[in-house]
Amino acid sequence: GAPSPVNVTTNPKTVEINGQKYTTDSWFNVSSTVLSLVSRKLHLQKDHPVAITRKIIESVFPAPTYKYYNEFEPVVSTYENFDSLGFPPDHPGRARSDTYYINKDTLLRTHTSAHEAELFRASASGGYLLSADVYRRDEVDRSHYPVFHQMEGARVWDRAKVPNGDLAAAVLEDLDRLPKHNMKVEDPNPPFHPDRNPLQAEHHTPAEAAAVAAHLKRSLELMVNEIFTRAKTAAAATTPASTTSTSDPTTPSSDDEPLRVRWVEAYFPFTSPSWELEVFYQGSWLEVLGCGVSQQALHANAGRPGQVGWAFGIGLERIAMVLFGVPDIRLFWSRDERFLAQFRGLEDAGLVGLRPFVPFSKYPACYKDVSFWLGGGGGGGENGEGGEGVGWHENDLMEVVRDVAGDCVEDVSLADEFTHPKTGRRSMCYRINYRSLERTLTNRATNEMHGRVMKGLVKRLGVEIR
Ligand code: FA5
Ligand code: MG
Repeated sequence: GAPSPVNVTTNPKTVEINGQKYTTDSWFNVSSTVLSLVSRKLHLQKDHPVAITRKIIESVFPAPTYKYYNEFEPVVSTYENFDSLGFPPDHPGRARSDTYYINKDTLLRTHTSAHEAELFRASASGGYLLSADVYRRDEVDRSHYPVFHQMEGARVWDRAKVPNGDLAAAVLEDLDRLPKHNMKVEDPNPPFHPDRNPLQAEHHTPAEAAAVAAHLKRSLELMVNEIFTRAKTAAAATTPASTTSTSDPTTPSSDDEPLRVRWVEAYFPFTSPSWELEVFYQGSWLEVLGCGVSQQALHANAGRPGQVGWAFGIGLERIAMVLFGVPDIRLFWSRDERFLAQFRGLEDAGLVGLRPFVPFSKYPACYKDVSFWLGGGGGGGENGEGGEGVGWHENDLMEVVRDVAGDCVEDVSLADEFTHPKTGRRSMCYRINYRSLERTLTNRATNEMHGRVMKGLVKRLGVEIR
């Protein structure tokens, strides 16, 4: 028969992920819903929009300079995901409320940067792209899903191999060989700033850091230009020239405005200086990636102290949503032909002829509220948390909702919250918006699901329903 599903309320002693067995401990917090998605690997499925997005980005970072890695397994050590990248011991990203742990030392990677150390060791010079599924305990809405896909890119130069040891000159020569673009780029800040976004002065001269930053920025601008130009072409292909842009906010705009992007200073423990790239899209700035000059300690720890380089990380779903006008991140997980058929044949056609996704009819939504006192039932929850509302993490509620109702929930939001003046107990009210992408949910089915969500909250988080 089929293997029995994993149940988070009774932690299994071992868990099997892509054919490999792992021993759990009290840190284990991976729900069966999430475990069931580990084998999907959307970035490898032919004609899947996430895979098409990956291939388009790969085309901007050509082989043999860049090597492509797409088969790295999602289970990594806590060391690889956090320590090797310089995350401090108390960094909030490490919390069990944010990260899926198999055991204290083993987790589902939260980002593709978990493989940087290994790949820096492997890459003497040149660069790589690594695409993979990543896992984060997070809120529930149309742009967040507990599993998504990232692409990590990096480029390194080896001091010992550049002519005359002049690293800055070598990087600028490579920059000169890159194509140009005509996007409007806002980049108001200097390439580094002593406090906000410092140069690694012990390791790089200002000229070297400026050259690496310039190569990084041009490379990523070219990538964004490629994606957004294709998105515009796709949208234009279905919009008659005589009509103005449609009122559907999910359809990429097809006007002739040049693309606008801007560089914003950012912070990551494993790069300095660091930036995020934002694109002006449908009236507001959309963050598409994080990047920076890699911390020299990473290269040194990888046994390559002479390497200097840059790295970036981009969310593939976020780009695919722009490219195809996909309005809801849950759709990427759909096995519904009405979704999948719209992309079929694109890979064989050399990725030309992209068309915006045409949403199938929207099924009705149904809101249900749930109100409860924290720490009421004395259960303490699966994490041993929950007493008097101490250690309340909204992500734990999100996880219960996802586990019970899966893709039938569009979003979950806090509707009300107060503390009782006498008892000091905290009461929360959450609004759950039930809506399937694939069928109409009957009132009965919705009530039944909502009932199971409430039971799950009581049993796993120790709350008391009001
Ligand atoms: C990171 O994950 C860094 N590892 C990126 C990086 C790599 C920086 C290398 C420097 C060098 P961040 O958490 O901001 O950073 O995520 C990077 C991108 O992933 C975001 O810009 C966004 O495009 C995407 N992303 C992040 N969270 C989500 C989410 N919940 N759903 C969809 N996409 C997401
Ligand atoms: Mg970010």
